Amino acid sequence: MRKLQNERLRNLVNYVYDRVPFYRQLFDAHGLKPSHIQRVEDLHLLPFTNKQDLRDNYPFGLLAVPRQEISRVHCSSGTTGKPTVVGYTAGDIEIFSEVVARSLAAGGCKPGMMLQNGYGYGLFTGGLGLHYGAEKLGMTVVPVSGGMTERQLMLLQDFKPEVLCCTPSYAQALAEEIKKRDISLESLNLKFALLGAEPWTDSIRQHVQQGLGLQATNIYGLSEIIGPGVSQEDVEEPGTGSYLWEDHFYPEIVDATTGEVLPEGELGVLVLTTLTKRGMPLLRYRTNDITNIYYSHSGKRTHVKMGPIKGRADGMLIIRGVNLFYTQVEEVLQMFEHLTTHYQLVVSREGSMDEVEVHVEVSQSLVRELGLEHISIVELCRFPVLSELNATFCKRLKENTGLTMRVHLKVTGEIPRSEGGKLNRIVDKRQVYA
Ligand code: DLL
Repeated sequence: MRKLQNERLRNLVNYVYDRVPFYRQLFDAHGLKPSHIQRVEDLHLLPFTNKQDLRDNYPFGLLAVPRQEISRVHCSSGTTGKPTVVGYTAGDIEIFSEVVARSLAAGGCKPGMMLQNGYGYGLFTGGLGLHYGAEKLGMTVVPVSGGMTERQLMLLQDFKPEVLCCTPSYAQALAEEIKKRDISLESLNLKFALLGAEPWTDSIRQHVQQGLGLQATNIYGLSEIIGPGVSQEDVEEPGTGSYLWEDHFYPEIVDATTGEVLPEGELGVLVLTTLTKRGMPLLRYRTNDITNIYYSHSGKRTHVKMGPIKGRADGMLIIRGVNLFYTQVEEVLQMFEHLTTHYQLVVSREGSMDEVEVHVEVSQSLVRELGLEHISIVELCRFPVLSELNATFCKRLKENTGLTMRVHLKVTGEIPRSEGGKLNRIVDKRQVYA
Protein backbone atom coordinates (compact mmCIF):
# COMPACT_ATOMS: atom_id res chain seq x y z
CA MET A 1 0.00 0.00 0.00
CA ARG A 2 2.78 2.44 0.92
CA LYS A 3 4.59 1.71 -2.33
CA LEU A 4 1.43 2.32 -4.34
CA GLN A 5 0.64 5.52 -2.41
CA ASN A 6 4.16 6.85 -2.89
CA GLU A 7 4.10 6.15 -6.63
CA ARG A 8 0.72 7.79 -7.00
CA LEU A 9 1.80 10.78 -4.91
CA ARG A 10 4.96 11.36 -7.00
CA ASN A 11 2.81 11.26 -10.11
CA LEU A 12 0.29 13.62 -8.61
CA VAL A 13 2.70 16.36 -7.51
CA ASN A 14 4.28 16.50 -10.96
CA TYR A 15 0.86 16.48 -12.57
CA VAL A 16 -0.57 19.40 -10.58
CA TYR A 17 2.67 21.41 -10.69
CA ASP A 18 2.60 21.24 -14.48
CA ARG A 19 -1.09 21.87 -14.94
CA VAL A 20 -2.55 24.02 -12.16
CA PRO A 21 -1.14 27.56 -11.67
CA PHE A 22 -2.51 27.58 -8.12
CA TYR A 23 -0.28 24.63 -7.14
CA ARG A 24 2.75 25.91 -9.00
CA GLN A 25 2.49 29.18 -7.06
CA LEU A 26 1.95 27.32 -3.80
CA PHE A 27 5.06 25.16 -4.35
CA ASP A 28 7.14 28.13 -5.48
CA ALA A 29 6.05 30.26 -2.51
CA HIS A 30 7.32 27.53 -0.20
CA GLY A 31 10.54 26.98 -2.11
CA LEU A 32 9.45 23.49 -3.09
CA LYS A 33 9.79 21.45 -6.26
CA PRO A 34 7.76 18.32 -6.99
CA SER A 35 10.98 16.32 -6.48
CA HIS A 36 10.92 17.27 -2.78
CA ILE A 37 7.80 15.13 -2.36
CA GLN A 38 8.92 11.55 -2.81
CA ARG A 39 6.90 9.73 -0.16
CA VAL A 40 3.74 10.31 1.84
CA GLU A 41 5.94 11.18 4.82
CA ASP A 42 7.11 14.26 2.86
CA LEU A 43 3.59 15.64 2.55
CA HIS A 44 3.97 17.69 5.73
CA LEU A 45 6.33 19.99 3.78
CA LEU A 46 3.34 21.25 1.85
CA PRO A 47 0.82 23.75 3.24
CA PHE A 48 -2.84 22.77 3.57
CA THR A 49 -5.48 23.61 1.02
CA ASN A 50 -8.97 24.50 2.18
CA LYS A 51 -12.48 25.54 1.16
CA GLN A 52 -11.36 29.15 0.74
CA ASP A 53 -8.95 28.07 -2.01
CA LEU A 54 -11.88 26.53 -3.86
CA ARG A 55 -13.91 29.71 -3.37
CA ASP A 56 -11.03 31.93 -4.54
CA ASN A 57 -10.78 29.87 -7.70
CA TYR A 58 -14.54 29.66 -8.30
CA PRO A 59 -15.81 28.06 -10.41
CA PHE A 60 -13.20 26.25 -12.54
CA GLY A 61 -9.81 27.70 -11.55
CA LEU A 62 -8.51 24.53 -9.89
CA LEU A 63 -9.18 22.22 -12.81
CA ALA A 64 -6.14 20.31 -14.03
CA VAL A 65 -7.69 19.52 -17.42
CA PRO A 66 -9.43 21.71 -20.03
CA ARG A 67 -13.07 22.27 -19.07
CA GLN A 68 -14.14 20.23 -22.11
CA GLU A 69 -12.62 17.12 -20.51
CA ILE A 70 -14.80 17.46 -17.43
CA SER A 71 -17.76 15.13 -17.72
CA ARG A 72 -19.62 16.15 -14.56
CA VAL A 73 -19.64 18.86 -11.90
CA HIS A 74 -20.94 18.67 -8.35
CA CYS A 75 -21.06 21.22 -5.55
CA SER A 76 -20.60 20.96 -1.83
CA SER A 77 -23.52 21.82 0.36
CA GLY A 78 -22.36 25.34 1.19
CA THR A 79 -24.20 27.19 3.90
CA THR A 80 -23.93 30.70 2.53
CA GLY A 81 -22.76 32.40 -0.64
CA LYS A 82 -21.38 30.60 -3.66
CA PRO A 83 -21.02 26.83 -3.49
CA THR A 84 -17.67 25.12 -3.93
CA VAL A 85 -17.42 23.41 -7.30
CA VAL A 86 -15.80 20.08 -8.10
CA GLY A 87 -15.10 18.77 -11.62
CA TYR A 88 -14.76 15.09 -12.54
CA THR A 89 -13.24 13.57 -15.66
CA ALA A 90 -14.78 10.35 -16.99
CA GLY A 91 -11.91 8.54 -15.23
CA ASP A 92 -12.73 10.28 -11.94
CA ILE A 93 -16.35 9.14 -12.22
CA GLU A 94 -15.00 5.60 -12.63
CA ILE A 95 -12.99 6.00 -9.40
CA PHE A 96 -16.03 7.50 -7.66
CA SER A 97 -18.17 4.53 -8.73
CA GLU A 98 -15.45 2.11 -7.68
CA VAL A 99 -15.09 3.47 -4.14
CA VAL A 100 -18.86 3.64 -3.68
CA ALA A 101 -19.23 0.07 -4.99
CA ARG A 102 -16.57 -1.00 -2.49
CA SER A 103 -18.41 0.84 0.27
CA LEU A 104 -21.72 -0.77 -0.63
CA ALA A 105 -20.09 -4.21 -0.58
CA ALA A 106 -18.56 -3.49 2.84
CA GLY A 107 -22.01 -2.35 4.02
CA GLY A 108 -23.52 -5.74 3.16
CA CYS A 109 -24.75 -5.18 -0.41
CA LYS A 110 -24.44 -7.82 -3.12
CA PRO A 111 -24.99 -7.78 -6.89
CA GLY A 112 -28.68 -8.32 -7.61
CA MET A 113 -29.92 -6.61 -4.46
CA MET A 114 -32.21 -3.61 -4.85
CA LEU A 115 -31.22 -0.23 -3.41
CA GLN A 116 -33.67 2.56 -2.65
CA ASN A 117 -31.55 5.67 -3.00
CA GLY A 118 -32.94 8.36 -0.72
CA TYR A 119 -29.98 10.75 -1.09
CA GLY A 120 -30.77 13.92 -3.00
CA TYR A 121 -30.04 13.85 -6.74
CA GLY A 122 -28.55 17.01 -8.19
CA LEU A 123 -25.51 19.08 -7.37
CA PHE A 124 -25.22 17.18 -4.06
CA THR A 125 -22.92 14.16 -4.50
CA GLY A 126 -25.06 11.74 -2.46
CA GLY A 127 -27.68 10.82 -5.06
CA LEU A 128 -25.59 10.29 -8.19
CA GLY A 129 -22.62 8.99 -6.18
CA LEU A 130 -24.58 6.13 -4.64
CA HIS A 131 -26.41 5.58 -7.91
CA TYR A 132 -23.31 4.95 -10.04
CA GLY A 133 -21.63 2.91 -7.31
CA ALA A 134 -24.67 0.66 -6.94
CA GLU A 135 -24.88 0.12 -10.70
CA LYS A 136 -21.19 -0.70 -10.76
CA LEU A 137 -21.73 -3.35 -8.08
CA GLY A 138 -24.56 -4.80 -10.18
CA MET A 139 -27.45 -3.71 -8.00
CA THR A 140 -30.90 -2.54 -9.07
CA VAL A 141 -31.25 1.16 -8.24
CA VAL A 142 -34.49 2.90 -7.32
CA PRO A 143 -33.52 6.57 -7.80
CA VAL A 144 -36.23 8.09 -5.62
CA SER A 145 -34.00 10.95 -4.24
CA GLY A 146 -34.53 12.60 -0.84
CA GLY A 147 -37.80 13.47 0.87
CA MET A 148 -41.30 12.54 -0.36
CA THR A 149 -41.94 10.26 2.60
CA GLU A 150 -45.26 9.01 1.22
CA ARG A 151 -43.57 7.76 -1.94
CA GLN A 152 -40.58 6.31 -0.06
CA LEU A 153 -42.92 4.22 2.09
CA MET A 154 -44.94 3.03 -0.89
CA LEU A 155 -41.79 1.92 -2.74
CA LEU A 156 -40.36 0.22 0.34
CA GLN A 157 -43.55 -1.85 0.60
CA ASP A 158 -44.17 -2.49 -3.11
CA PHE A 159 -40.65 -2.95 -4.52
CA LYS A 160 -39.23 -4.47 -1.33
CA PRO A 161 -35.62 -3.24 -1.71
CA GLU A 162 -33.06 -4.88 0.57
CA VAL A 163 -31.03 -1.68 0.92
CA LEU A 164 -31.85 1.91 1.88
CA CYS A 165 -29.48 4.86 1.53
CA CYS A 166 -30.24 8.27 3.05
CA THR A 167 -29.11 10.57 5.85
CA PRO A 168 -29.36 9.07 9.35
CA SER A 169 -31.82 11.78 10.39
CA TYR A 170 -34.08 10.93 7.46
CA ALA A 171 -33.82 7.21 8.27
CA GLN A 172 -35.05 8.16 11.75
CA ALA A 173 -37.93 10.11 10.27
CA LEU A 174 -38.87 7.12 8.08
CA ALA A 175 -38.65 4.72 11.03
CA GLU A 176 -40.98 6.94 12.99
CA GLU A 177 -43.47 7.21 10.19
CA ILE A 178 -43.49 3.42 9.78
CA LYS A 179 -44.27 3.05 13.45
CA LYS A 180 -46.95 5.73 13.37
CA ARG A 181 -48.73 4.03 10.48
CA ASP A 182 -48.39 0.60 12.01
CA ILE A 183 -46.60 -0.74 8.93
CA SER A 184 -45.22 -4.16 9.86
CA LEU A 185 -41.55 -4.73 9.25
CA GLU A 186 -42.48 -8.08 7.67
CA SER A 187 -44.17 -6.19 4.85
CA LEU A 188 -40.77 -4.70 4.04
CA ASN A 189 -37.65 -6.54 3.01
CA LEU A 190 -34.93 -4.19 4.27
CA LYS A 191 -31.62 -5.70 5.33
CA PHE A 192 -29.01 -2.94 5.14
CA ALA A 193 -28.78 0.84 5.26
CA LEU A 194 -25.78 3.01 4.40
CA LEU A 195 -26.23 6.25 6.27
CA GLY A 196 -24.06 9.35 6.17
CA ALA A 197 -23.60 12.98 5.09
CA GLU A 198 -23.98 14.15 8.73
CA PRO A 199 -22.65 13.02 12.11
CA TRP A 200 -24.60 10.33 13.98
CA THR A 201 -24.00 8.11 16.96
CA ASP A 202 -24.80 4.66 18.22
CA SER A 203 -28.11 5.70 19.76
CA ILE A 204 -29.40 6.75 16.34
CA ARG A 205 -28.06 3.48 14.93
CA GLN A 206 -30.09 1.50 17.49
CA HIS A 207 -33.21 3.53 16.77
CA VAL A 208 -32.92 3.10 13.00
CA GLN A 209 -31.98 -0.58 13.16
CA GLN A 210 -34.96 -1.41 15.33
CA GLY A 211 -37.37 0.88 13.54
CA LEU A 212 -36.50 -0.36 10.05
CA GLY A 213 -35.39 -3.92 10.85
CA LEU A 214 -31.96 -3.71 9.23
CA GLN A 215 -28.25 -3.29 9.87
CA ALA A 216 -27.04 0.30 9.47
CA THR A 217 -23.47 1.27 8.60
CA ASN A 218 -21.75 4.62 8.28
CA ILE A 219 -20.67 6.06 4.93
CA TYR A 220 -18.47 9.14 4.93
CA GLY A 221 -17.21 11.50 2.28
CA LEU A 222 -17.15 15.06 1.01
CA SER A 223 -17.66 16.58 -2.41
CA GLU A 224 -14.26 18.28 -2.56
CA ILE A 225 -12.52 14.90 -2.28
CA ILE A 226 -15.03 12.88 -4.34
CA GLY A 227 -18.39 12.58 -2.52
CA PRO A 228 -19.62 9.58 -0.50
CA GLY A 229 -17.23 6.63 -0.45
CA VAL A 230 -14.12 8.06 1.20
CA SER A 231 -14.66 5.66 4.08
CA GLN A 232 -17.21 3.04 5.07
CA GLU A 233 -17.93 0.76 8.00
CA ASP A 234 -17.89 -2.97 7.43
CA VAL A 235 -21.20 -4.55 8.35
CA GLU A 236 -19.40 -7.36 10.17
CA GLU A 237 -17.40 -4.93 12.33
CA PRO A 238 -20.02 -2.44 13.51
CA GLY A 239 -18.94 0.39 15.78
CA THR A 240 -15.21 -0.24 15.29
CA GLY A 241 -14.58 2.51 12.76
CA SER A 242 -14.78 2.81 8.98
CA TYR A 243 -12.29 1.57 6.40
CA LEU A 244 -10.81 4.54 4.58
CA TRP A 245 -9.99 3.75 0.94
CA GLU A 246 -6.42 4.97 1.29
CA ASP A 247 -5.27 3.73 -2.12
CA HIS A 248 -7.25 6.70 -3.51
CA PHE A 249 -7.37 9.13 -0.57
CA TYR A 250 -4.31 9.54 1.63
CA PRO A 251 -5.32 10.61 5.17
CA GLU A 252 -3.46 12.59 7.81
CA ILE A 253 -4.71 13.76 11.20
CA VAL A 254 -3.39 17.15 12.26
CA ASP A 255 -3.63 19.33 15.33
CA ALA A 256 -6.43 21.88 14.82
CA THR A 257 -4.27 24.78 16.02
CA THR A 258 -0.66 23.95 15.18
CA GLY A 259 -1.34 21.93 12.02
CA GLU A 260 1.22 19.35 13.16
CA VAL A 261 0.69 15.77 12.03
CA LEU A 262 -0.53 13.69 14.99
CA PRO A 263 0.41 10.08 15.80
CA GLU A 264 -1.87 7.15 14.97
CA GLY A 265 -5.06 7.09 17.03
CA GLU A 266 -5.10 10.70 18.18
CA LEU A 267 -8.09 12.92 17.60
CA GLY A 268 -7.61 15.88 15.27
CA VAL A 269 -8.54 17.37 11.91
CA LEU A 270 -8.74 15.01 8.96
CA VAL A 271 -6.60 16.11 6.00
CA LEU A 272 -6.96 14.25 2.70
CA THR A 273 -4.92 14.05 -0.49
CA THR A 274 -6.58 12.64 -3.61
CA LEU A 275 -4.02 10.24 -5.08
CA THR A 276 -5.77 9.28 -8.31
CA LYS A 277 -8.24 11.98 -9.39
CA ARG A 278 -7.36 13.89 -12.55
CA GLY A 279 -10.04 16.58 -13.01
CA MET A 280 -9.51 18.50 -9.79
CA PRO A 281 -6.99 16.78 -7.54
CA LEU A 282 -6.50 18.18 -4.05
CA LEU A 283 -3.31 18.12 -2.04
CA ARG A 284 -3.56 18.13 1.77
CA TYR A 285 -7.17 19.31 1.86
CA ARG A 286 -8.24 20.30 5.37
CA THR A 287 -11.68 18.77 5.76
CA ASN A 288 -12.26 20.38 9.16
CA ASP A 289 -13.87 17.11 10.27
CA ILE A 290 -12.61 15.90 13.63
CA THR A 291 -11.78 12.21 13.91
CA ASN A 292 -8.89 9.78 14.33
CA ILE A 293 -7.27 7.11 12.16
CA TYR A 294 -5.71 3.80 13.20
CA TYR A 295 -4.93 0.32 11.93
CA SER A 296 -7.08 -2.46 13.33
CA HIS A 297 -5.10 -5.64 13.19
CA SER A 298 -8.08 -7.85 13.95
CA GLY A 299 -10.29 -6.49 11.17
CA LYS A 300 -10.93 -8.41 7.97
CA ARG A 301 -9.59 -5.66 5.69
CA THR A 302 -6.17 -4.02 5.73
CA HIS A 303 -7.03 -0.41 4.91
CA VAL A 304 -6.60 2.17 7.65
CA LYS A 305 -9.67 2.77 9.83
CA MET A 306 -11.27 6.08 10.71
CA GLY A 307 -13.36 6.77 13.82
CA PRO A 308 -16.78 8.45 13.67
CA ILE A 309 -16.77 12.19 12.99
CA LYS A 310 -16.96 13.97 16.35
CA GLY A 311 -17.81 17.31 14.84
CA ARG A 312 -16.27 20.03 12.72
CA ALA A 313 -13.35 22.20 13.70
CA ASP A 314 -15.29 25.20 12.44
CA GLY A 315 -18.69 23.99 13.64
CA MET A 316 -17.48 23.22 17.12
CA LEU A 317 -19.36 25.28 19.65
CA ILE A 318 -17.29 27.23 22.09
CA ILE A 319 -19.43 27.80 25.14
CA ARG A 320 -17.93 29.97 27.85
CA GLY A 321 -14.53 28.83 26.62
CA VAL A 322 -15.39 25.13 26.65
CA ASN A 323 -15.38 23.20 23.38
CA LEU A 324 -18.59 21.36 22.73
CA PHE A 325 -19.55 19.01 19.91
CA TYR A 326 -23.22 18.26 19.68
CA THR A 327 -22.44 14.57 19.40
CA GLN A 328 -21.31 14.75 23.05
CA VAL A 329 -24.86 15.63 24.03
CA GLU A 330 -26.07 12.72 21.95
CA GLU A 331 -23.72 10.39 23.80
CA VAL A 332 -25.25 11.46 27.12
CA LEU A 333 -28.75 10.99 25.69
CA GLN A 334 -27.93 7.33 25.07
CA MET A 335 -27.76 6.75 28.81
CA PHE A 336 -31.45 7.56 29.28
CA GLU A 337 -34.13 5.05 28.44
CA HIS A 338 -36.83 7.73 28.41
CA LEU A 339 -35.03 10.29 26.27
CA THR A 340 -35.02 9.98 22.49
CA THR A 341 -32.51 11.06 19.86
CA HIS A 342 -34.84 13.79 18.63
CA TYR A 343 -33.05 16.79 20.03
CA GLN A 344 -31.83 20.26 19.22
CA LEU A 345 -29.32 22.60 20.83
CA VAL A 346 -30.20 26.27 21.08
CA VAL A 347 -27.29 28.56 21.87
CA SER A 348 -27.82 32.15 22.92
CA ARG A 349 -25.95 34.90 24.68
CA GLU A 350 -27.29 36.68 27.72
CA GLY A 351 -25.04 39.65 28.39
CA SER A 352 -21.61 38.15 27.94
CA MET A 353 -22.67 34.66 28.97
CA ASP A 354 -23.30 31.87 26.49
CA GLU A 355 -26.30 29.72 27.29
CA VAL A 356 -27.06 26.30 25.87
CA GLU A 357 -30.52 24.85 25.93
CA VAL A 358 -31.09 21.22 25.08
CA HIS A 359 -34.53 20.54 23.68
CA VAL A 360 -35.26 16.84 23.66
CA GLU A 361 -38.33 14.67 23.18
CA VAL A 362 -39.15 12.13 25.86
CA SER A 363 -39.97 8.57 24.77
CA GLN A 364 -43.40 7.76 23.43
CA SER A 365 -43.89 5.17 26.13
CA LEU A 366 -43.37 7.81 28.80
CA VAL A 367 -45.70 10.19 26.99
CA ARG A 368 -48.38 7.50 26.99
CA GLU A 369 -47.75 6.47 30.57
CA LEU A 370 -48.12 10.04 31.82
CA GLY A 371 -50.91 10.96 29.40
CA LEU A 372 -48.97 13.87 27.92
CA GLU A 373 -50.32 13.43 24.38
CA HIS A 374 -52.29 16.62 24.40
CA ILE A 375 -49.94 18.82 26.34
CA SER A 376 -47.69 20.81 24.06
CA ILE A 377 -45.47 22.46 26.65
CA VAL A 378 -44.74 20.01 29.36
CA GLU A 379 -45.54 21.48 32.73
CA LEU A 380 -42.74 19.94 34.63
CA CYS A 381 -43.88 20.61 38.14
CA ARG A 382 -46.98 18.52 37.60
CA PHE A 383 -44.91 15.47 36.83
CA PRO A 384 -42.25 14.59 39.40
CA VAL A 385 -40.95 11.85 37.08
CA LEU A 386 -40.13 14.47 34.48
CA SER A 387 -38.50 16.94 36.82
CA GLU A 388 -36.37 14.11 38.14
CA LEU A 389 -35.46 13.04 34.60
CA ASN A 390 -34.64 16.64 33.75
CA ALA A 391 -32.41 17.02 36.81
CA THR A 392 -30.46 13.77 36.24
CA PHE A 393 -29.99 14.57 32.57
CA CYS A 394 -28.62 18.04 33.47
CA LYS A 395 -26.27 16.45 35.97
CA ARG A 396 -24.96 13.92 33.46
CA LEU A 397 -24.50 16.64 30.84
CA LYS A 398 -22.48 18.64 33.30
CA GLU A 399 -20.33 15.62 34.21
CA ASN A 400 -19.67 14.72 30.59
CA THR A 401 -19.20 18.10 28.99
CA GLY A 402 -18.25 20.36 31.89
CA LEU A 403 -21.11 22.68 30.99
CA THR A 404 -24.33 23.58 32.72
CA MET A 405 -27.15 23.44 30.20
CA ARG A 406 -30.84 24.16 30.51
CA VAL A 407 -32.98 21.20 29.49
CA HIS A 408 -36.45 21.42 27.97
CA LEU A 409 -38.31 18.16 27.72
CA LYS A 410 -40.70 17.93 24.80
CA VAL A 411 -43.38 15.57 23.60
CA THR A 412 -43.29 13.59 20.35
CA GLY A 413 -43.21 15.72 17.22
CA GLU A 414 -42.02 18.99 18.77
CA ILE A 415 -38.46 18.76 17.48
CA PRO A 416 -38.00 19.24 13.71
CA ARG A 417 -37.41 16.10 11.64
CA SER A 418 -35.28 15.65 8.53
CA GLU A 419 -37.33 16.32 5.43
CA GLY A 420 -35.01 14.21 3.32
CA GLY A 421 -31.57 15.80 3.60
CA LYS A 422 -29.17 16.85 6.31
CA LEU A 423 -30.72 17.96 9.61
CA ASN A 424 -29.46 20.99 11.46
CA ARG A 425 -29.38 20.18 15.16
CA ILE A 426 -27.88 23.47 16.28
CA VAL A 427 -29.62 26.82 16.43
CA ASP A 428 -26.90 29.34 17.25
CA LYS A 429 -28.63 32.61 17.98
CA ARG A 430 -25.34 34.27 18.93
CA GLN A 431 -24.48 34.82 15.27
CA VAL A 432 -27.27 37.37 15.14
CA TYR A 433 -25.30 39.63 17.49
CA ALA A 434 -21.87 38.92 16.01
O1 DLL B 1 -22.22 14.86 2.43
C1 DLL B 1 -21.14 13.43 0.82
C2 DLL B 1 -21.93 12.28 1.30
C3 DLL B 1 -23.12 11.95 0.71
C4 DLL B 1 -21.44 11.48 2.34
C5 DLL B 1 -23.85 10.85 1.13
C6 DLL B 1 -22.15 10.38 2.75
C7 DLL B 1 -23.33 10.06 2.16
P1 DLL B 1 -20.85 17.32 1.36
O2 DLL B 1 -22.23 17.79 1.11
O3 DLL B 1 -19.73 17.97 0.64
O4 DLL B 1 -20.72 15.79 0.95
O5 DLL B 1 -20.60 17.38 2.90
C8 DLL B 1 -19.41 16.87 3.45
O6 DLL B 1 -20.54 16.28 5.51
O7 DLL B 1 -17.09 17.18 5.53
C9 DLL B 1 -18.72 16.06 6.97
O8 DLL B 1 -18.68 17.23 7.76
C10 DLL B 1 -20.16 15.66 6.74
N1 DLL B 1 -20.29 14.20 6.63
C11 DLL B 1 -20.37 13.47 5.52
N2 DLL B 1 -20.51 12.14 5.84
C12 DLL B 1 -20.49 12.07 7.18
C13 DLL B 1 -20.56 10.99 8.13
C14 DLL B 1 -21.45 14.74 1.50
N3 DLL B 1 -20.74 9.72 7.78
C15 DLL B 1 -19.42 16.99 4.95
N4 DLL B 1 -20.47 11.31 9.45
C16 DLL B 1 -18.21 16.34 5.56
C17 DLL B 1 -20.31 12.59 9.83
C18 DLL B 1 -20.33 13.38 7.68
N5 DLL B 1 -20.25 13.63 9.00
